[in-house]
Amino acid sequence: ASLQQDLKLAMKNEELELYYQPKFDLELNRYDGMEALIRWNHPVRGFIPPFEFIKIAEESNLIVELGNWILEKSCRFIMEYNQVHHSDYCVSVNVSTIQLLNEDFEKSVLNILEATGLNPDYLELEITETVFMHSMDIAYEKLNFFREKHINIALDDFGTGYSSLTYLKSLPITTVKLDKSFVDDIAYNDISFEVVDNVIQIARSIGLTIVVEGVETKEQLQILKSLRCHKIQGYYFSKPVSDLELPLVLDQYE
Ligand code: G
Ligand code: G
Ligand code: MN
Ligand code: NA
Repeated sequence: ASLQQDLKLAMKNEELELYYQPKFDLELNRYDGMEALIRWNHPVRGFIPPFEFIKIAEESNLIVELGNWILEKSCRFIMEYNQVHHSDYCVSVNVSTIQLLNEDFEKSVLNILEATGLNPDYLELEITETVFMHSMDIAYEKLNFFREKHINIALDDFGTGYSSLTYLKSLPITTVKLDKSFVDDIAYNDISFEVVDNVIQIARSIGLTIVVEGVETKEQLQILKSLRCHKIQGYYFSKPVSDLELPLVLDQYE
């Protein structure tokens, strides 16, 4: 069977699972939410990395069904987690460009919020800048719609594409996520340090929340704190973990 057919079955057969990676707020000194990241344990091929099957799903219309499945599962999860743990964590969900551009996407998101009862302030959609290259006008329209509904929008993988600092100001987004590649050598490379410093200060000056991804060491954390970065994500705090492991990670800072 093709991977595409397998993926259809995987949704039915519960071979897909969401992992969650916490995001740490450096100003509040606590976790403020988590990013949902999909995992597929294929019965024959074993673990298949998400970038591989997301691409396959995008080549068919399967990404729409898969994307809705991920969104609903994430919203339901955070809703229940917050109820059980008396917490107020947000969930960030990756949205593929093709999924976002689907004409029914807004309706699906609203339906899922209604079905799960999740307050939209607790949902963040992570998009990439490819969406602005494909269809600037449609992207603006859709993202403005979500902003009006109080759904948060993060620009993911910032720095890996076109990444103009000047256009950031005009985008209907709430958060910028700076790609891991910038933080890797921040402690040793003056240029990386300067770039990260600049991106943080510009994001702050235009009222965006800045999240730096891929933080792995205490040294990186301390530098980012001194640069007044709002939030960080990375192995220093935690890898993405299953729903069962998540409370053990989050409770360390409760
Ligand atoms: O989780 P990492 O763990 O390996 O993720 C690899 C890539 O797959 C990242 O670019 C990530 O954004 C993407 N990805 C992971 N989960 C999802 C998802 O639920 N939806 C979409 N569209 N992309 C995802
Ligand atoms: O593209 P996106 O930012 O959604 O994907 C995040 C990817 O980065 C996931 O594959 C996730 O597992 C990975 N990741 C998150 N934190 C770290 C980290 O500290 N180090 C490394 N090497 N990867 C990380
Ligand atoms: Mn992401
Ligand atoms: Na990223």
